Amino acid sequence: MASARGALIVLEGVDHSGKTTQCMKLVEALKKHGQKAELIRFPDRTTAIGSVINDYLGNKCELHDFAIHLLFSANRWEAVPRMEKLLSEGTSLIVDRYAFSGVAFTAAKGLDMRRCQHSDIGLPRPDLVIYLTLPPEEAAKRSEYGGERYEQTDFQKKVAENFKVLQEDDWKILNANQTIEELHTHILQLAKEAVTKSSCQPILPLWK
Ligand code: 2DT
Repeated sequence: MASARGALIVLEGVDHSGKTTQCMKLVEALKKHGQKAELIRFPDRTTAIGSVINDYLGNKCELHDFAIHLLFSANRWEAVPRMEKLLSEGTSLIVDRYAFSGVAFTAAKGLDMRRCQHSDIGLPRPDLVIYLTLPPEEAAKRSEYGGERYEQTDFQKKVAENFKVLQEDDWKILNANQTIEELHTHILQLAKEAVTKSSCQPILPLWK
């Protein structure tokens, strides 16, 4: 019998919704429950492509909107062999942003959403997408926006609208306006269910 694969679990949401904190807590909790789990962040700024993305986000260089879009996408594709290997070995991946951020952010600049989706078609499809909601005004209050590109309330509002368009029926929408522990308990429950449910299922392609 083939051994159980890991689950691909994605957390999405607007800036300051607490995604990164929750991803880290989830990985630790799954490990405590005896599951193999690893955190993956997109953009992954540690690769050559990620370093260009980092410069772009830090306003150190300018790129055509579609060129940077494709780099974000390539940054996911370059991670796919490792992701597939880990999943097949039974490690669940907790992913901090994925293709949905890619499309929601680029489309917020006015680019066609379908065109934006194209470069991510066929990526491993998540077994679970958790979307953390928070009104952008609330998000801005949580901590000061830094100097990175995109950290403006008006832009974040457009991003949130685009996430709504991308949202699929099976997404789990959670209100981020609760304590870290309350949110974590809920997320852990959903993640455990996804790990059990996906263990014997094939990994499907995204948006195909
Ligand atoms: P972090 O603050 O999470 O490091 O993200 N972004 C992200 C895109 O525009 N396209 C993408 O494909 C991804 C994954 C969201 C840095 C910023 O990069 C944006 C915020």
